[in-house]
Amino acid sequence: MEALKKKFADKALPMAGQIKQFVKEHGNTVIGDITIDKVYGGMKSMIGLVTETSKLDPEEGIRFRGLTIPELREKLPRAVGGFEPLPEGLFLLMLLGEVPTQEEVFALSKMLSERAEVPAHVFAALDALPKTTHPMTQFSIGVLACRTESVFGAAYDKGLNKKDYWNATFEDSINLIAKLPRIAAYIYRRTYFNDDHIAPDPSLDWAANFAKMLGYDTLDMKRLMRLYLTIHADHEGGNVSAHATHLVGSALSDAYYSFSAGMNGLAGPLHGLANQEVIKWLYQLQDEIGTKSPTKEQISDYVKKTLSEGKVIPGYGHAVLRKTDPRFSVQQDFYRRYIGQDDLCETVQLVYEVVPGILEATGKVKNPWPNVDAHSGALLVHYGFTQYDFYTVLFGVSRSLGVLAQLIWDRALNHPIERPGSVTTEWMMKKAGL
Ligand code: HAX
Repeated sequence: MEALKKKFADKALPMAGQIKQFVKEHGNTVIGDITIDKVYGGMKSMIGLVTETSKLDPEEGIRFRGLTIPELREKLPRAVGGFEPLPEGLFLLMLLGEVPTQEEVFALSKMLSERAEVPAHVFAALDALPKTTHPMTQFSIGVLACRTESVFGAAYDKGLNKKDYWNATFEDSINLIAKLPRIAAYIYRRTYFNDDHIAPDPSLDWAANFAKMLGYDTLDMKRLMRLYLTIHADHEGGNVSAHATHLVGSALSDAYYSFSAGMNGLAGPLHGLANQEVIKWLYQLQDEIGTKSPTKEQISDYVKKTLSEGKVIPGYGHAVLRKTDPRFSVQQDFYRRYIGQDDLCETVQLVYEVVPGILEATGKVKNPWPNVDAHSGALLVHYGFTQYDFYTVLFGVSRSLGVLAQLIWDRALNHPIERPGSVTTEWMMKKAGL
């Protein structure tokens, strides 16, 4: 841990000084316009945040420290005999800005295993909840219950020098990332498998151990989990889960409070919950039409019916992207490479052929193309993971990598408390000259 911290500090701490100087010299440079439609339109494309870990291009998709998803698949270290990148490698890339070595990634896997123990009271807090509690509610509560372990919280109570905020946040972030698979797997096994829990295997990497604790100790599932936890990790800073984590963290709330806040945002159906909504919607389609292999015409009718009921087509559209999400394409590739034939995945493909044209024809949807959530559930269902209301928890475990890497940067760069101005509609109308 000390070597990793030193590497980070050597990179981040001088940058804090450079940014201070940069803002002093160039603070008046104008970088955008604020217009009334942007403020009422959810601040889309209005630059208001600095995020180091990744950048989203509307036409091309996400780049993590400059690398696209196909590049990650090629360049990041893999498990021994594995085909997909290890998500630990992506965390190091986002944190340090350089592709890590195999040894660095294995060392992080080991460190996460060593820190994975979850205090008994966290499980007791989860056990106090009805099993019908949505898994995302349980997940957020589990994270908060773990806050007793916060190094930042304890150090701040005693009096923590500003210069050491990043160090305590580093500890909390690594500890939390280490514990999340255990918390999530506990929720999964208590909710769907009558509390038949599975012990962790500290010799496995973070994703493979998670798959095992969930109950999927197969090569297929380890491979899928490594890819899944890599591609969901980050999507620059303005999406709801990343922004909520950053915002709450700006009040110096520690990693547990901040990440839990991010998860409450991820649990919304317009954000991470869309992955469960996609499968629910596909199952309803199959039920209504009475076949597991609907035709394009049947899908088209069902899409139009969904829209006529005032509902969105889950898994389609995006606030920033204007093309097919590369996170969707990589899952298509995974399907073709490792699975080949599956009714639900074939339906996902037909939906892809049908939906964009229909959404485009509405004349209002800015991006008719699929996002990450349009495909992920079908791959899980193929391997027998059918409990779709748990899917957003998987997304959440992955998202910890990006938002917590950024939280460490936030503290190292001394980002201040976030506090944008707000106005009334009356103010807006006066400003427009009405
Ligand atoms: N189905 C039907 N209508 C849609 C739509 C979709 N998939 N996507 C957008 N629209 C509608 C909007 O509801 C909006 O309608 P109104 O003007 O009547 O309110 C109109 O098209 C314009 O919206 P937009 O500017 O294109 O989209 P936004 O930036 O406002 O919203 C969303 C982006 C992702 C929330 C939106 O596309 C959506 O609701 N998609 C379905 C839910 C989904 O898949 N969410 C996951 C997104 C990716 C993610 O965060 N994953 O975690």
